[in-house]
Amino acid sequence: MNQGSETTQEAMDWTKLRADFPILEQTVNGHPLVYLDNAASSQKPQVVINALRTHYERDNANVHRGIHELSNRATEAYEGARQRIAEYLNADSREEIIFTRGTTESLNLVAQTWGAENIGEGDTILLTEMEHHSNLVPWQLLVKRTGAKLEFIPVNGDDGTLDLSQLDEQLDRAKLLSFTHISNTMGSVNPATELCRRAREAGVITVVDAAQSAGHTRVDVREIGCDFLAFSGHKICGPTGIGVLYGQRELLNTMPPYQGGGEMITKVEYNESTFNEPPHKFEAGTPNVAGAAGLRTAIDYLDIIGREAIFEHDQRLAKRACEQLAEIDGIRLFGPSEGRSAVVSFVLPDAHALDLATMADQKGVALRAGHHCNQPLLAKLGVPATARASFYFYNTEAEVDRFIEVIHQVRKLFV
Ligand code: 7TS
Repeated sequence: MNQGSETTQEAMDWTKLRADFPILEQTVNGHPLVYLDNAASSQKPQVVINALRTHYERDNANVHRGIHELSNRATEAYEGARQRIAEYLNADSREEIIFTRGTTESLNLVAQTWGAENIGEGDTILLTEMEHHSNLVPWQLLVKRTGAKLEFIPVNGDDGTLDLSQLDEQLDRAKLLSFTHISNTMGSVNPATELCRRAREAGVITVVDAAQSAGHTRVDVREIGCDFLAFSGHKICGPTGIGVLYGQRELLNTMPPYQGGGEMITKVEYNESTFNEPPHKFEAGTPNVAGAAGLRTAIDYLDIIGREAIFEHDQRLAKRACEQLAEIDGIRLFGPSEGRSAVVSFVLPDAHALDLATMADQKGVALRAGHHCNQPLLAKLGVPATARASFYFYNTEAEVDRFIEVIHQVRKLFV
C-alpha cells in the first residue's frame, strides 16, 4: 500500500502490507521477527514515520500563538488532526476531541474533572472486573478523595464474558459506568452499545476504554452512544505520547479544567483566570503537534485498509491460534470461544508464562507474559500470569503457525 495510493483489493493482500513496516524486516536472535505483542503497542508504517519526519523537517513551530507561516502550518496540522479524529469516531464536532498523552491520561482526565465535579460521598462508580489498571486506579484515587465507592460487573471466569444478570440493579445504584470495549487479557468484545443504552436509560454517564478497539474495529461514538471514549495513538499505528479523549460537548462545557497553563485560558490576572472553551480548556501547555500529525496519518492509513477488514483478519488469526493451542493437553485458554478479538491468553500446565515468553523470544517470537495490568482479574482467575499473543493486520497465518511451532519446541524443553 505504501503511500496509500493503491486499491482496496491490493490493500487486502495482508502479506504485502508488511512491506509498509520497516521494523518487521529484521531478525531477532537469529530468527525472523514474529511480533505478537500488538496489544501492548503496534508497529508504525513508513507513512507515519515520514509524517513525523516531515513535521520536524518542514513545519515545526508552536501552535495557536504565532502569526508566522510555520506556526500556521503547525496549527493546521494539529487542528486538522483533531478534525480527522472527529470523523474517525463519527463525533458531532472537532470540539469534542481532546488530545492527551494516551488512554491512561484520558481516563484520569475524566476522573479528575467530571469526577471531581459530579462524584461525592456515597456515590457508586461501576466498572467491570476486567479493567486495565488505567481504568481502575484513577477511580480508586477519586473514591479516596470523595468517599464514593466502586462496584464491578462480574466476569464469567475463563470465558471472559460479562455477567450482565444484575446490570439493571447495578446501574440503579451507579452514577458512572466505565468499561473496556475489548479486554487486553481475555480478548472479549464487550457489548458497548447495549451497555451504554442501558446506562443512559438509568441516567448513568458512560466512559468507554477503546484502547484495544479503536484500531481494530469500527468505533462510532454516536452509534455506541457513550458520553466519553478514550484511546491511544501508539496502539493504532500512530506515535507514542499522543492519545484522545472524546467527550460529549454538553458534558465538556460543564467540566472544570484538568491542568492549568498556557492555551487553556482566555484571560489571566494575578489572582484569577477565565478559561478557554473545550477542547482547549483541557489542553494546557504546548501540545504534541508531531504526534497529532502522525496519528492523523495512521488513521488515514487504517481507513484505507478498513477497520471491518482488520477485525475479520484479527478474528481469523485468533481462531487459528486458539484451535491449535486447544490441542495442547492441559492448556488453559482464556476468553470466549466465539466473537473474540485478536488477543489470545493462555497458561500451559508445564511451563511458567514468563519462561515461555523468554524462550519464545530466543526464537524471534515476541509474546507478552505477566499480569497485563489486570492484576485483580488474574487474582480472580487464580493465576499469577498468562502468556499472551496479540495480533494485528500485518501478522500472517504463517506467523501464527510459527508461534505454535515455537510453543511446541519450548514445551519439549520443560517436560
Ligand atoms: N486500557 C486498555 C484496555 C489497555 O489495553 C491499555 C494498555 C490501556 C488502557 C493503557 O493504555 P496506555 O496507552 O495509556 O498505556 N494495554 C497494555 C497491554 O495490554 N500491555 O501493555 C499495555
